[in-house]
Amino acid sequence: MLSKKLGLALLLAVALSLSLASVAFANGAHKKVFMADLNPLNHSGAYGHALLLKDDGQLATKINSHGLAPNLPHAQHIHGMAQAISECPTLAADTNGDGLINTAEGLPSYGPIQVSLTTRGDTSPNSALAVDRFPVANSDGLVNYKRTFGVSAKVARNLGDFAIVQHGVDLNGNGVYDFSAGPSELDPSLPQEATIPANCGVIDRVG
Ligand SMILES: [Cu+2]
Repeated sequence: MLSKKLGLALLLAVALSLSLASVAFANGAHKKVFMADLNPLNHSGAYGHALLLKDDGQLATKINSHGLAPNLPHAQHIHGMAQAISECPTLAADTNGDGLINTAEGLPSYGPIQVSLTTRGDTSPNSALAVDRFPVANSDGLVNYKRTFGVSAKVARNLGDFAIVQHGVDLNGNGVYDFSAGPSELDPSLPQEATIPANCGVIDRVG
């Protein structure tokens, strides 16, 4: 009687582990997890962590950052190159020697925009500077971003070679993006402060 019970328990345990394994296998076939640690650029003091769950062509993206310029919008993108692995720029990228790495100076390291991490609507590179659709840091400089959206096959395939960049640094600390550091090289109607990179992190596959 005892051995029969034990046998049944073992059988159940084996069946359960088999079904768990098949669930894990099924998930593994389609779902992939990625993360990125965002480290400050341009003395922003802005750190962040991104978690990305890819399920076929859908990308669930979560970014938690702190130390960003409070009450100001922060453009954020997935950057990447077709042929190379993205890196985050160092001061060596400061080709004009002004002590700052603007967005164009960072491009050779992290590559062009592949995805605009907007809060709503279009997520293509066309929305790169859609300032009204990017997250606004709260009064403590926190941004908590969460959105699931579709990505192209190219982005899905190369995600682990790309990088995440959050933009916008209040360089003179006066509480607004102003033109004290000149216009943005991307769009002269926007201040440099609004588009300069605040942090960057390369995307790595987890597991
Ligand atoms: Cu960007």
